Amino acid sequence: MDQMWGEEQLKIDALKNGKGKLFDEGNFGMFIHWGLYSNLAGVWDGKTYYGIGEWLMSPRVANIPPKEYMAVAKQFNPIKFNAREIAKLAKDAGMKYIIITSKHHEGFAMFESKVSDFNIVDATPFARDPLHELSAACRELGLGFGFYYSHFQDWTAPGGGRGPKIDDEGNKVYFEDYFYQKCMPQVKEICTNYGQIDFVWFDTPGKMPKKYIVELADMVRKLQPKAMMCSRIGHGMGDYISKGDMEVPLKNIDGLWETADTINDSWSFVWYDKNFKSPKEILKKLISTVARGGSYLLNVGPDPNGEVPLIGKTFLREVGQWIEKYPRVIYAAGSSPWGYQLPWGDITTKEKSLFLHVFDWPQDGKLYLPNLESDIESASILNTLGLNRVSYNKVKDWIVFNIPKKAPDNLVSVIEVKLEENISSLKMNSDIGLHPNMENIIPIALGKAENAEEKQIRWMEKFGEWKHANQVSNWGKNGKITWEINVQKLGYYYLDLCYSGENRLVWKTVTDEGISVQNQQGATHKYAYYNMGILEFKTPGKHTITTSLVEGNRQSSSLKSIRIRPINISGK
Ligand code: JFZ
Repeated sequence: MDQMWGEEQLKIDALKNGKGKLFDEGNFGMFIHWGLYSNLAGVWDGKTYYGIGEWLMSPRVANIPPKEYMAVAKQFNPIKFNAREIAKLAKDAGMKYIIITSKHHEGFAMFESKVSDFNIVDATPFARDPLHELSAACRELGLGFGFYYSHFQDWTAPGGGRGPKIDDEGNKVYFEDYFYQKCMPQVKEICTNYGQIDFVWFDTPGKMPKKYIVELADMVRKLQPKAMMCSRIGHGMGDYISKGDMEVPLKNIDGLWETADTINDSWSFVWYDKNFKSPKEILKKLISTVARGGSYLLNVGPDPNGEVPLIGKTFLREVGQWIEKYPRVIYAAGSSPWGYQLPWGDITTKEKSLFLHVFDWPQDGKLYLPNLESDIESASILNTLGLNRVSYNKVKDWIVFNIPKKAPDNLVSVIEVKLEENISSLKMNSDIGLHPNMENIIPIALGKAENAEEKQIRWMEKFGEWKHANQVSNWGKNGKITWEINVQKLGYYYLDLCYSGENRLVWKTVTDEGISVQNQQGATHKYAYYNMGILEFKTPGKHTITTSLVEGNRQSSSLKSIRIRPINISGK
């Protein structure tokens, strides 16, 4: 998937010439998918199609002929659209910019266009330019603003990617025709008629030849020198990487990048989709994205009236109230020196401070932090009234914080750990800490696979709803995966393996102390955890854990992670 956008060639130079500041420091933006598909809301001819709503027209979904689809414009009248309210919602949510679909794959311009009549001003009873209103509202509220534009795919313009191959007179039309007659001139319009903009977010370059992409990027750079383009323009021409996979990466990534995600399952509004992420879930994904070094672009889909669904608005405002309490831990915050999520939560940084974001508050009054070698000046719970100092002691290379039994914040509590020195000179080691009071989920990405294939796979649940996994499969002779861990407390732990495969599989896990756990359990094509048995560590400190497949299909048996659970934690 990474190769799709030519990321390997991407040179991040945007920050050097100053234009990446809003993106780099803002860390949180609003994405909006809005078009004719929003009016259809996942239904064609009385039938509901499940999956991402903006793909309804596609032959892979409802297969709607272009002329019939274009006629939908006559019914599109989103009279409740209120640009100020949406911009205010983004602002209240703590977001720093808005990126909205100016033209999606359907080919419909959500802005006034002289280039094609198939636009919201000329083809609908609404007859307003909502993007003009929204760009003005963003400017007024001090938010950044940018456009999504589907440069390759255009399903209604002759010559567009996956579009009609002939025009109304039956003449053959080529991509080049679409590119020079629609794509370039429309991108010129969005780069000219809305003042200074901060983003042009191109998408799905497909097999578009490089020469067109270079021409398009050059034009945008000329007309909008401050606008950031994401890597999905293609051929490594972007200013930053967009990981559109709705998921937070497992390990830190250098450079400028974002995770694009959506607040429910579909990008555009579909009537049945009430699977909204909770305020806490949104915060966890935002915090972990920042902790991995990226920015979080969270999408909402306005309904046929042009309004963001009420549940989404309510949850976003709750997220914003949390950020308002702790702005420092998000905006311009640095990534986690640990490089991956910890069992209780995640870490962002600034100057001399580590911000421990506790997603799952430990029940036993102790929060463990592994690997830190730098000296601590103080630790305190952020934003509580009265006494908020946290005492701590160092036990070997673990810091043990003595925390209240009850979480101080009902969403995510934050402990600020001030160090004696700046984060840039932080001293730590990189073993995976095995926490004695929490479930430890250890993904294969943190281990080392030998004679087996480690890869990222992706698949769709509903149409267009991508799921991802990093897994190890294709186990060769002596194939295995090994993790280096730092055990805080000796004793017994339950070991569970998360895998997919066929029939029954036998897995074996051994430690450097010669303890082994071997067992047979069932397998299906869906990843799930299976209990293997009890693992023992006889001494605290550094150990290795090695897992291998003993019996079963060596190609299809796919290990995703292991889970190590302390046995005596309360409530378990
Ligand atoms: C694209 C679009 O096709 C989709 O409709 C939506 O606009 C989304 C934001 O972008 O779909 C993609 C493209 C790339 C990935 C996932 C969805 N990806 O790289 O995982």
